[in-house]
Amino acid sequence: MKMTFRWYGSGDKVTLGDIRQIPCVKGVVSAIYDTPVGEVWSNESIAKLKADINAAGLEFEVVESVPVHEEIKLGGADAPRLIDNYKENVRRLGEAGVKCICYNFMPVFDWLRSELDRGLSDGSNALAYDHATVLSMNPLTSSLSLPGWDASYDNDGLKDLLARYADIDEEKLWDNLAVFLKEVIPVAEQSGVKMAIHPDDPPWGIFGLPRIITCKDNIARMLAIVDSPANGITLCTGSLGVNPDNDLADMARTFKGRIPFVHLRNIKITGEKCFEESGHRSSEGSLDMYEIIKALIDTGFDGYVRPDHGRMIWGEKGRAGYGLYDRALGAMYLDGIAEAIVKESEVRR
Ligand code: DNO
Repeated sequence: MKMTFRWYGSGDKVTLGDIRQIPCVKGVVSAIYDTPVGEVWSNESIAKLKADINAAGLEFEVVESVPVHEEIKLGGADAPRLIDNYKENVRRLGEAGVKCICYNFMPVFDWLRSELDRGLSDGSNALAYDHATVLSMNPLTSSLSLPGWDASYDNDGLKDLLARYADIDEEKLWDNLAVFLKEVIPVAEQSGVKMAIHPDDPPWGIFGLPRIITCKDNIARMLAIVDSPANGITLCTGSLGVNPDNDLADMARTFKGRIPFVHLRNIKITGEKCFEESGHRSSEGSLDMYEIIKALIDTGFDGYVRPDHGRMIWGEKGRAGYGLYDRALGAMYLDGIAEAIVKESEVRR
C-alpha cells in the first residue's frame, strides 16, 4: 500500500516540503484547481503540477478529484459534450502518469458537515455533523458556508439547480451514472487509469437530493455496471463508516481488486446520524482501523491510501480537515499498523 497525502496546490498552506518530511508518505494527491468544472485541463497545467510534485521528491499518481459536472449527473442536454471533456481529461492524466482518479457522483453538494470546528475534550477542534442542525438549514438562505458547498453557485443558480433535481430520483441518478461509466471506463482502461468513485458523505440523502453510493449493495451495483478493474471505488472509511450498518473490513474483502484508493480516517458516532471526526486512532472513534487495514492487506491490496480529515491541533489554523499536523500523525499511525501486519504475515508464512 502506498501512502499519499492530499495537497491543494501552490495555494495550500501545507507545502510539498512539509509533506516530504512525513517519513512514510511517497506521493501527493492533487488536482488542477484553476479550470472550471467540466472543462479540459491544459497539458501545461498538468505537466507543471507533476513537475512541482516530482521536484519535491514525491510521486503524482493520484488525482482527487476530476469533478463531474452537474449536467452529467442531471443527464442534461450538454452532458455528451461534458462527458467527452471528461474522457479527454482521463486521457491526458493517463499520459502524464496518473494511475488513479477519484471522483464522486453526489448531486450539488460534496461532503457536508454542520460544524467545522467543534471543540473536542482534548482541546483540539474537528469537523462534526448533527442531522437535526442540517435539517434545519435551508441551502438557499443559509449563511453557513460549508466546505462541501460549491461557492461558485450564487443563490439563484443554486435555486435553479435544486429545482432541476426535483425530477431526479435515485433510479434516474443511477441511469445517469451508468451513461457516464459506460463512456468513461473504456477510456480509463486504455489510459492505464483506475477510476475510484468516492462514496457519498454522509451516506444518506440530504435536502431531498438523491444519494446512491452509500452502502455495500449499492457499491456492488455500481461495480457491476461496468465490470472492469478500471471501474473501482475509493473506500472512504469515514464517509461510509458513519452508518453503523456499513462494515468496512467486510467491504474491503468483498470488493477486493476493485479498490484502487482508500481514505483512512476514523469518526466517532455520537448519536443517530450524528458524528464528529476523531483522531485516526481506533480507540478515539467508532471504527477499528486495524481490522480495516488488515482486511486490505490480507486480500492483497496494493493501491494508494491517504490519511483523511485531521483535527486542528497545536494551534494550527488552515483549511478545515486539511491541516498538516493531525494528518501527519494519522499517516504515521496507519503506516505503523500496516508495517506490523505485513511483518506478522511474513513470519507466519
Ligand atoms: C473530502 C473529500 C471529498 C472528495 C470528493 C471526491 O474531504 O474526501 O471532497 O475529495 O468527494 O470527489
